[in-house]
Amino acid sequence: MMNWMRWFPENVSTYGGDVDSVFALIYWVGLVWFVITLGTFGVFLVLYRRRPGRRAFYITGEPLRQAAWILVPIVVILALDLWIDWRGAPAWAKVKGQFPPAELTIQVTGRQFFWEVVYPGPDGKFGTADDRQFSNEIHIPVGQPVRLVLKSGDVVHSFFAPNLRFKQDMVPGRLTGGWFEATKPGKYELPCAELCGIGHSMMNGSLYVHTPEEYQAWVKQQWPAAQPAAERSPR
Ligand SMILES: [Cu+2]
Repeated sequence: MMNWMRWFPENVSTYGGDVDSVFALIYWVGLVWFVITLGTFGVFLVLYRRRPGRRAFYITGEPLRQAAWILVPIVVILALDLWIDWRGAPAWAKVKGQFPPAELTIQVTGRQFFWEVVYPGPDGKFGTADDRQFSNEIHIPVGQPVRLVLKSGDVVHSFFAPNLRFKQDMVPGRLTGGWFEATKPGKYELPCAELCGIGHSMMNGSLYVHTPEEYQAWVKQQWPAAQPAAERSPR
């Protein structure tokens, strides 16, 4: 990761580098363009300031030489946009396109003001007796893709895992999805990234990324009666 991005939350996502490089591109394009346009403004403000014996005059902007002040920036901005699109497309495809096959799918429902987390249990199916529900707490194994099914129970929320470089709106009446794969065990924040009411700023969950052994122990603790995966009949 580039040095200037040290202030970013630690990247523990397999696709985090792709997301960060698109972010860096947008950051630099925006910063350079900002300096150029405001610099030009500043220079003109000083150059053409009010002075005795000089009157402002009215221009229509119609002659090509005048219109060029609009047309040239439009072309430049369009080119920069296309550059960002072109560079961002592979990252987008990876994060939001085809999800990799995952053994674990977790359903998260945004509610005022917490994350309602549901695991399908050993049968891998939601809506069955072995489902288990948690509040503001997600446990996943390191080094495995995890799929997310995201819903809202009331208003629009946005599920945000900064360290996993994942953010996705939860829209009432709609299912949205996502996935991520963590590269490092630890405890990470899961804030809500969409102003959703008076308790929004307190809406924050924890993502526990476990080593495979730790994760198996956690699963065993939650579903003590479940048979080991090897004894299950293949689906
Ligand atoms: Cu929220």
